[in-house]
Amino acid sequence: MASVTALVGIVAASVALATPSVTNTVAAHSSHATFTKAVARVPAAKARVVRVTGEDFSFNAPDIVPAGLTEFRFLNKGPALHHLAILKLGGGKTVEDLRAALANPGPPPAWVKELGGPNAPAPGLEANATLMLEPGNYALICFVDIGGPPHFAKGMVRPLRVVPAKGASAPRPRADLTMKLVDYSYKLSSPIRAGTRTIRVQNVGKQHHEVELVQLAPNATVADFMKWLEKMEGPPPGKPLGGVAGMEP
Ligand SMILES: [Cu+2]
Repeated sequence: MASVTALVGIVAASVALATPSVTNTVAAHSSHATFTKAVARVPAAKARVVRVTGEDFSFNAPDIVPAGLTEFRFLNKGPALHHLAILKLGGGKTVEDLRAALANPGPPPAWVKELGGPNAPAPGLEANATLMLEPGNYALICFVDIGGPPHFAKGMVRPLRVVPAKGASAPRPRADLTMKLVDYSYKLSSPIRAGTRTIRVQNVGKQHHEVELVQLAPNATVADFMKWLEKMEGPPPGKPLGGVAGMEP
């Protein structure tokens, strides 16, 4: 599928932000309550947290989650680089259909929608991304293919069923800044300041895009990191922190 091409070297299509103060995003929270006559309906104040671990080469994740605002926390147990791309499968399609489709080269079928998900943290680190999930069939998948076949071909793909939730969803978190993915650049609404920040990521381009944050080693450049990614030999000149995996325009 097209995203495989885009992810030839998952970070090869991405920008490394060269500041040691860059951190992962986390969901902010807000709370408000809506009261009706007798029944108090209190929306969840925060996104529901879904923990997923990845290793060579499988995911450990729940099979079923309720719909609504969901923060995926992805722990990479390594040793390879992994990410957690989340695909919505339309038209009643399943992960088996996805596997069959991925076996063929070419653009993805129209029933596959790339929603994002936590991009690759270095082994031992956790990355997160928050998405609004609707009921339906999803796939959790790793497209990383550095040094060999893509990881989904080795087992890193599994179904996730999203079912209607009983209560109201948490509201979307308030973002500290917005990052727009364009063809071909990243546009920030303001600088990323040190600390825990919530970044709203919007793909406003015509193509699928992703973003990967890399904390560069002292004196290392983006070019150094991109070169290292080709073979991943020796100590990396930076530390992948995560970001957002491939997203539809
Ligand atoms: Cu992987």
